[in-house]
Amino acid sequence: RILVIGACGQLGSELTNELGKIFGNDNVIASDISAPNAAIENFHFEQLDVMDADRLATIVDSHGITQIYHLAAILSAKGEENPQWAWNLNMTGLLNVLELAKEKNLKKIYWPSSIAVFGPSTPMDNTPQHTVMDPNTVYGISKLAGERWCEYYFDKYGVDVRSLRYPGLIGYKSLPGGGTTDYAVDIYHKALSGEPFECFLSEDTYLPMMYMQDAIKATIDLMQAPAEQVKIRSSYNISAIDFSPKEIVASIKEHIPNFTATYKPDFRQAIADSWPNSISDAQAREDWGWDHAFDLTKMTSDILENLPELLGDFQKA
Ligand code: VAH
Repeated sequence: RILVIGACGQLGSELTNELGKIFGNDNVIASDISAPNAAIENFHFEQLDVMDADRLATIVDSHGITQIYHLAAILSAKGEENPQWAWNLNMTGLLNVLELAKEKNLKKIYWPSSIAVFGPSTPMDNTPQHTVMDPNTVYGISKLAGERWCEYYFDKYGVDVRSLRYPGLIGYKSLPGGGTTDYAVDIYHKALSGEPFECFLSEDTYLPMMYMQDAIKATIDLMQAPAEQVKIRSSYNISAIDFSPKEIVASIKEHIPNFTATYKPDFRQAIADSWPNSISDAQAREDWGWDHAFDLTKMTSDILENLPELLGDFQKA
């Protein structure tokens, strides 16, 4: 059985449903610190604060869990508002999962890293898998430390933990929380509501991004790959589309011509400026056949086609 920690989150709610499709809903247990939301109503739910190692062990034992997808974390923007809390949650949560995986000899662990592990000294274009990493956000620091711990538990104890450095994730089925790339989700909601969009980044801020469907595919492909193909045990670079706010606005205006945006950078501009413009994912493509399917045009069409029927639910929430 699979336990998803952070199943109510932007990625967690979509990944839980995808895992249910593959393994059967009865074989996937959803957990989160918050109460269950509609997106995961078809799954057995356990309330879990991942800082509580005993509660985690009880859930793993009672459901016969053999794999954990540990997605709970405080993201970049929110982490800067409460550094100690973000560090403690992100690190203690991961270490609780890794230690339990070792003790109970769990089959596989998935843990997301992020392009936030890169910092101002990292080569900004086509950032390589192995390079200088000097993150200057609490979130990025915790993800870099987390990558080191994942490789340590693999090398020292043989824990089969796998990880991806996600770019900004964009989807229409769930809302993000506390990220610097979240403008690229909100913009579609504003466009469909006929409202002007005020962007908290400057119009030429390039960031590596990925449509949620591609992120889900990458995660499942990595987790299904034979262990000997998984040569990176810190976290794999993966990449799909790099764009600026100006470019995503233009892609929306092709469908909604009178959509308008203004740019009012806030504290998140400095976070975005510390991250790469684009990422090299050659090693992921070579090791386990990663390939993305959505470019900006295709993503915008797919979102503008599918988001309208969900818009009402989000506006009620
Ligand atoms: C954030 N969405 O903005 C996350 C992600 C690369 C960005 O890690 O914090």
